[in-house]
Parts: sequence; C-alpha cells; structure tokens
Amino acid sequence: MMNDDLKRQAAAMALTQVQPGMRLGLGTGSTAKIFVDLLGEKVAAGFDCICVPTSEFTGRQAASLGIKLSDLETLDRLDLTVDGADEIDPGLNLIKGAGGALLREKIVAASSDAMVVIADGSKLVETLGKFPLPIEVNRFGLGATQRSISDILTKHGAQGGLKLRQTPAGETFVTDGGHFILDASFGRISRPEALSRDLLDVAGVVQHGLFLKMCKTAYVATPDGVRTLS
Ligand code: ABF
Repeated sequence: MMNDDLKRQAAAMALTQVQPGMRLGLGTGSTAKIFVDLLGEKVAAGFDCICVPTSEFTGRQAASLGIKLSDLETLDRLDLTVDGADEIDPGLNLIKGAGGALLREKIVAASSDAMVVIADGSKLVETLGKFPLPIEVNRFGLGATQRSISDILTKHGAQGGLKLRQTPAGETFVTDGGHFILDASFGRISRPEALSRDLLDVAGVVQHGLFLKMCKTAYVATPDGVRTLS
C-alpha cells in the first residue's frame, strides 16, 4: 500500500472525531494536509466548524477550501487539534518539527482540550531521538545559542551534531515566526523531560520539537489497518 493511502486512512479516522461546531487546530505536514483536504470536503457539504491553522501554509490551504479560520486571540480554547508527527513513542510522546511549524503547532496543541496525532506506522519508535530534534532559535546570538545547545547535546550523550536547517535551494530556513531551526541528532533521547528543561533554559531557544504528554490519541495506519493508540 502506498504511503499516501496509509496517511489518508489515519486522517479519515481523525475526521470521525470531529463534531459539528467544533473549534479545531489544524496541523502542518503531508498527513495533516490530507486531513485538511478531507475536512474541506465535509465543509463543502455544509459541515460547520472553525479552525486555527498551525502554519501559513495550512492557513492558505484551509482558506482555499472554504474552511472558516480564526485565531487564539478570538478563541480562548480549541476542542481538538489534529496534527502529524515525526516520531511517536509508546507513551505517545512525540518529536515534531520536520515541517518547521513546531512553535505554532505547540501553541495550538497546548490550547486544545485534546490533541490527536495521525501518522503511518513508520513514525512509531521505542525511544525518541533517531529523528533529529528540531530546535527553533532566535536569529540574534545564533553562535552563542549553538554553543549552549552543543553543550546540552554532550550532556545528554548525543551521537551526532547540530545542523542549521537549510532550504532545498541552500538558503537558511526561516520559520513562520522569523526564526531559524537547528536540527540536533541525538540517536536516542533517554531523558526527554530533562532535555526539554535544559533546552528551554537556553535564552536563545524559542521552542523545541519534543511534545511530551500532549497527545491523547494517535491513529497510526499500517497495512493491517489503523491502530488507535491512547
Ligand atoms: C508536522 O508535520 C510536523 O510537526 C511533523 O514534523 C510533520 C510530519 O509530517 P508528515 O505528515 O509529512 O510526515 O506535523
């Protein structure tokens, strides 16, 4: 089965959780994009909901499908956020941020009563860290921030280094918030809570892609069907 078919199955399962009138957070990435497409079909058929997107890209996609958009100034809470992930551990802790939208994704998920993750089975891991951890940093003082994060990599036994994210055209990647991303190769993150605290203690760190204890349910599509993890 093609990967896109699996993503579609996971997205379709998440769609069953969406009730009329809900305030929804819309994720970013190829799996979330499929969910937004499916939601757009529902909206075109008369379904009512209001959504906060986690990126400019998702906002444009949703608007083009006629999905009503709002923000977290207007809405104080969201009922549900549906988003993708790069890694999912057995406790439903996540690494996110490959798409570069981790800051808005975390703000939106933290403002939601529930976060549902949709993914194909390739995202399941025993221990987080094989996928490089995205760390969003302020442009100012980049060198100092890099040095502080490198010390944290050493402290946490990282097997690889730190890379400033580039676009395919070879330019420095800039997030929707105007920040840079450093991708940190740990290999294995054995103490995620401690790592999260250490990273957030660095003045130049805006946010990181560890989403710990935020996800309530994951729909993970495999060739044998969609598994519901909770
Ligand atoms: C976003 O999209 C990210 O946080 C995560 O990095 C990525 C997953 O992308 P995909 O669904 O394309 O694998 O949710």
